[in-house]
Amino acid sequence: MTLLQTINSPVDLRRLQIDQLQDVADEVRQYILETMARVGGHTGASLGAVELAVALHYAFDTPHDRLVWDVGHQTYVHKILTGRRAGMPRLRMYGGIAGFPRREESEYDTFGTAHSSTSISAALGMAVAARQLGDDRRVVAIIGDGAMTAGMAFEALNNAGAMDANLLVILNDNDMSISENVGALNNYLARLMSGRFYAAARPRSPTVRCAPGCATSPGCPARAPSQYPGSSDTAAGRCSPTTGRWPTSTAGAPNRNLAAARRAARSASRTRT
Ligand SMILES: Cc1ncc(C[n+]2csc(CCOP(=O)(O)OP(=O)(O)O)c2C)c(N)n1
Repeated sequence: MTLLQTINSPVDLRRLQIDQLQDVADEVRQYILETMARVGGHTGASLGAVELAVALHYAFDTPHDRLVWDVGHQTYVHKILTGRRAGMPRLRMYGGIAGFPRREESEYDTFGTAHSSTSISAALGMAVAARQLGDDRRVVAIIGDGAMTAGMAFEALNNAGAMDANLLVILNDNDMSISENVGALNNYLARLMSGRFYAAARPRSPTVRCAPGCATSPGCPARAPSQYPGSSDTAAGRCSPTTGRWPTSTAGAPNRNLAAARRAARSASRTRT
C-alpha cells in the first residue's frame, strides 16, 4: 500500500512525520500524471502546487482554517488530499467531481471559483468574519503570479493591509500564467527571485518552521506535538510552546539571518536603481 492510499483526509496527512511529506508529494504528483493522462485536465497548474498543498494541509488545521485557492484548476492536489482521490478518474465528467473547488462538493472547498484573482478579497472577508465572531480561524489565500497581475488582487491587498486581519497571502510564483507570463510585475518578481534577498533567505528556509509567536496559534506544530508528531521544533529549540518565542540561545540565528538578508536586499535594490 502506498502512503497516499492511507490518506483519506488531511487528518491522516497530519499523522505523518515531516520527513514523509516529500514521499506523499511524489506519490500525488505521480497519481495526477497517471490519472490526467487518461481523463485530461489542467495538469500543469496543479503540478505547480503539489508541495505547497501538502505543506498547507499539514501545517494548518483544515477545514477549520480556510485555504482559498485563487486559480481553481490548481486544486487537484487539494482534492486528492481531502478525500476525493478515488473521484479523480471521473473529474469533470457528468456525475463526477468538478475541476474547480465547489462548496457543495466538500467542506474543504471554501470558495467556489474558477479563475482568477478573487482569492485575496474572499479570504479577507473570511478573516474579518472570523475576527467579528471571535473565532481563532486562520485564513490563507494562495495566488499565482499570473492571477496576481489583476486589479482586483491589488484592491484586496490594499484593503487587507489597512484592516489588520489575520490573513496570510501566499504568492505561488511559477513564472507561468495561461502561457508564459509577461509584464512589469513578472519582471519585478524575476528580479526578486534572482536577487540577494532570496539567495540569502533560501538556505535558511528548511529550518524555519514556526514564526515568533506561532506557538500561540492552534495549528502550531510546537503547540500540538502529538497532532504533528513529525515536528521537532520544540526539541530543536525553535518555537517555544509556552512563550511562543524563539529561545534566546538560538533565537538569533534565523532572525539574524533574515535581518541580514533584508539588509542585503535593500542595498541590492539601492545599487540597481
Ligand atoms: C478576472 C479574470 N482576469 C484574468 C483572467 C485570465 N486568467 C485565467 S487564469 C489566470 C492566471 C493563471 O496564472 P497563475 O495564477 O500564475 O496560475 P497557474 O496557471 O500558473 O497555475 C488568468 C490571468 C480571468 N480568467 N479572469
